[in-house]
Amino acid sequence: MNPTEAQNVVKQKLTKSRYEHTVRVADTAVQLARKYNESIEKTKLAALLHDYAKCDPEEELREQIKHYNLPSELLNYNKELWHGPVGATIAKEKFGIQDEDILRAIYYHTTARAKMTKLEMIVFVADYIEPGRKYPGVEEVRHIVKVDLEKAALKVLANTIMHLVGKGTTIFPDTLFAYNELTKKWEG
Ligand code: DGI
Ligand code: FE
Ligand code: FE
Repeated sequence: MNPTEAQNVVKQKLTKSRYEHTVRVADTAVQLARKYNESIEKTKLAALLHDYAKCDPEEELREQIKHYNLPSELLNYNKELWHGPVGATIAKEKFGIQDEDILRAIYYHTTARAKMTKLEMIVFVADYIEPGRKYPGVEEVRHIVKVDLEKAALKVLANTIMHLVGKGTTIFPDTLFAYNELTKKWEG
């Protein structure tokens, strides 16, 4: 599958607003890929497919997690986390994408994880800062990413964790592992 095919597939699959978000994420991710020397083709594929399963009904996502033997632990956390792993699995099984880095960028685009690759970080940060986002603190991340991709990813993690704590909801362990890893690396 090439990026043009991926764009057509998601245009059919997603709602209009989710498709438009997807295109903005892809554009943002490509800018980051140019700045940080990542493959443009891989970045486009990962970004275009990152939310492929986002509009699927909760029950279908739950079934896919069981069907594809994805970690059942996911089902004990927020349902917002399910579309990444399911989307990555469909990218592999249905669209024949074999590049593990692309598959991981889709898989971990919501939770993040420790030891993220450059491509994973690009998709993770681009999803947060695409021009349609209005999160509190998003402007700061847009500035940080001009200087350092890892620091930008850490800021996204910190903001997201604070937001989740504020809502009184759970935090998936991979998100905490990613936050801890980057905090140890960057705190003096
Ligand atoms: O799919 P999108 O709306 O483009 O964005 P996304 O995939 O990053 O995630 C959707 C939401 O998931 C995000 O607003 C925060 C929420 N969420 C719920 N539980 C967790 C979580 N995010 C992280 N990182 N970790 C969680 O445990
Ligand atoms: Fe998503
Ligand atoms: Fe997204």
